[in-house]
Amino acid sequence: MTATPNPKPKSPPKPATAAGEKSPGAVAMGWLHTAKFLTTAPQLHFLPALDVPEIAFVGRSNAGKSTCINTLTQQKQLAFASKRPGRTQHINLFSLGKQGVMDAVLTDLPGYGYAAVPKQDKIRWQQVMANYLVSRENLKAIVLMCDPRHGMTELDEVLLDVIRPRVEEGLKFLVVLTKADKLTRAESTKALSIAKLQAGGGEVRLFSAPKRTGVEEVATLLWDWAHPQGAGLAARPEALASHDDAAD
Ligand SMILES: Nc1nc2c(ncn2[C@@H]2O[C@H](COP(=O)(O)OP(=O)(O)OP(=O)(O)O)[C@@H](O)[C@H]2O)c(=O)[nH]1
Ligand SMILES: [Mg+2]
Repeated sequence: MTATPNPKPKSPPKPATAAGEKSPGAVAMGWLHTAKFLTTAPQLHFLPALDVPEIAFVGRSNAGKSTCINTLTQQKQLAFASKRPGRTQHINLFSLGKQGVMDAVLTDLPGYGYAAVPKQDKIRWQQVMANYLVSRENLKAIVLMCDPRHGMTELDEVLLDVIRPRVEEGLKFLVVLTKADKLTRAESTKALSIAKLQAGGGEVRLFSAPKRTGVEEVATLLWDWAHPQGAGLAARPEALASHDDAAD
């Protein structure tokens, strides 16, 4: 009797979706792809007052903030990404929204902790950032980018202290563990559990730009935060219209 080879394991069937229906990840990625440069400013008081949700990317210099924004928005050059730390030196705002209607903003903030920056400049940037994080009225969420090979540094801890009162008041918070492609599976698992403890109830995700790890997951979180139920309905007049009909 000849042995029959084991049949190839079949991948699990994909969940059925109605024709044309997009997954939440695809909707979020489509929305992020609408990103456009809005404005840049050296300090908070030069920024326009906005009434749409704003999501800020913060973290040490070189952590991968600009690369993450470019990956999420599927635009190579939207935010400057560089091998030279300290490349982002202004507060940069990018608008999001379909059909040119702005419904949220992403902010790329200058990184902190780059040793070669003169001390006076460092202190100034820390003040600009703290001022932004504490006072920006429409700030809805903070994404803290952290290279898990270095872990959370003292400056990350200072930042966590600065934003804690706002997180307690409902500001959304996500720790993105960047450059996950540089970690083994065991290192990734360990980095995730440590970051979950440090994030104090915030979300934590692994992320890799070249491997696209976590891209759709992070995109979906940002979409959800920028479109809480009320705003989601308001942005869909047809949904409100049918609601009105039902009330008649
Ligand atoms: N392997 C790997 N490298 C990455 C990843 N994300 C960013 N990098 C690299 O890390 C370096 C810094 O990336 P940036 O996106 O410029 O970092 P930043 O946090 O914006 O830096 P500043 O603007 O100085 O605050 C660049 O050389 C990127 O190519 C990643 O997911 N994997
Ligand atoms: Mg940058």
